[in-house]
Amino acid sequence: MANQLFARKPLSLLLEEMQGENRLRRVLGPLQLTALGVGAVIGAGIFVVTGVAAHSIAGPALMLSYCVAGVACIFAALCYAEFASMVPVAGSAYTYAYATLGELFAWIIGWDLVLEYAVGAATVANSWSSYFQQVIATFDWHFAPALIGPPIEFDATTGHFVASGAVINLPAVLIVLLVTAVLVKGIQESARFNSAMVALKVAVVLFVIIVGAFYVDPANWHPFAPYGMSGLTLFGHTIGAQPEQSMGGQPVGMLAGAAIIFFAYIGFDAVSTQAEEAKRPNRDVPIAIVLSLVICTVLYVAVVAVLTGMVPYKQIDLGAPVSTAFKQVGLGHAQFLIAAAGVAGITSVLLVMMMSAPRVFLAMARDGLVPPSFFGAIHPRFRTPYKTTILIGAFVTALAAFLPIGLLTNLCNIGTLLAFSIVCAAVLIMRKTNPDAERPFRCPLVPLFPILGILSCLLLMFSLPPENWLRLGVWLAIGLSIYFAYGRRHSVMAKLRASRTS
Ligand code: ALA
Repeated sequence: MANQLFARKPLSLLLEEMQGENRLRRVLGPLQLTALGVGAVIGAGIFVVTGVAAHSIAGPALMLSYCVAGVACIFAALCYAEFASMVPVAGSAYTYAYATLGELFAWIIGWDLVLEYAVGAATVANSWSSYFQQVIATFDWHFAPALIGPPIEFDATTGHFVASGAVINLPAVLIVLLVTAVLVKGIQESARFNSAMVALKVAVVLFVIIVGAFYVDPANWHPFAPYGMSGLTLFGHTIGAQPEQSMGGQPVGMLAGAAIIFFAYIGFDAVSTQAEEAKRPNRDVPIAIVLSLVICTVLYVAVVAVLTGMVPYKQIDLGAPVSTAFKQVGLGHAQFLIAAAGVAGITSVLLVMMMSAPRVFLAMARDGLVPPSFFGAIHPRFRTPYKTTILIGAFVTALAAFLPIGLLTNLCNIGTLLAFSIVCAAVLIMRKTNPDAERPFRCPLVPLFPILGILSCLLLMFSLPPENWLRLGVWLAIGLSIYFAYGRRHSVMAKLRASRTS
């Protein structure tokens, strides 16, 4: 049995499979891929999560938090890029793990990625709802209070979840259903829709930076790090933070801020899940991954500098911080414009996240680890994995309808950080096991960069509220039960090995 758990999928087999039947269409060029990357990255993180992170966790030092999280992502991005250029098939980190660490790790990472994309999509839908409500409020339209939020919310003063008085987050549900319908229809239409949204989003981010710069009062940047520079906790034991300032027992400080706004960077890896649909994946996917990450880091640090310079950190709005800041300095019209673009921008993130989860399942189905008749089904006309798209749509709808954003964000972050560290480790292993394999893109300074990638991901994981480890553990336990009940018995690799030995 141990043989099977650690059985690796040979690189040659992966490349052979790429030529086979039942493939997705190769329609995406480098610009569309970078747009997909930026589309997946800039969204709820900068438009929403920044608010609570600046207000209650890091203060103006959130600028540094964005740099720390950005650097951690660059290491992981370079490792992703090396793999994406070697094995440009759908499935991303799942496929990489199968080729290097074996079936069990591949299962863990595949399952973990589905968590990342599905929970991330629910977080994003939740944020979409905040900005959407601000847009329609301009016309004096409002949803009934019972329909605008989940039934529970996080009380920062006690650190507990309490009843919110609402019943369901209806706007979030509606947008998830709409995006699911678009995705079932097809990738090309989705990519075009995405490119338009991304252009609008980047234009508004630039507007925020350029116009906002005129309203910056440097006095607002003092104190720079009111919550300290740390935030590291080892399973509940705070290291170097200032507990008296902690938010309901949650870690605070610059590092804790980095762990939370790490969410803003999630998504560049989604480009690698689209590798199978890229026209020239070996060249374009690495370029798109690295470029989208660099563009986003620069924009983020500038937005946070402007935001914390425009409004004292304690007055930053928690629901729609960026657009509200413009109202706070007397630019009411700009508020509407930014909120409207926020809605568009967040929609494009939702699109990419919900596009990625079914593609991870698709790769797992091809390997027999989940039932191929369902998870591997491709629509005869649209050529999309429509059954899983609908399944993921239903799951995201349920999460977005009933769970609060704080809980969703942290769970998504810890899952993604785990995936990133496994990818960094996989690059190290692959260099040893397949030193001569063709690598159109090579991660520089191996082993230093992958090791720094692993360490920085661990640092951020330990800066998240500790209960997230428990939640991650529960998700992985569910996944492993499914693997041992189904995946292990139906694995295509296991059957191949059995037929060879008999
Ligand atoms: N990075 C994505 C966002 O901020 C998930 O919305």
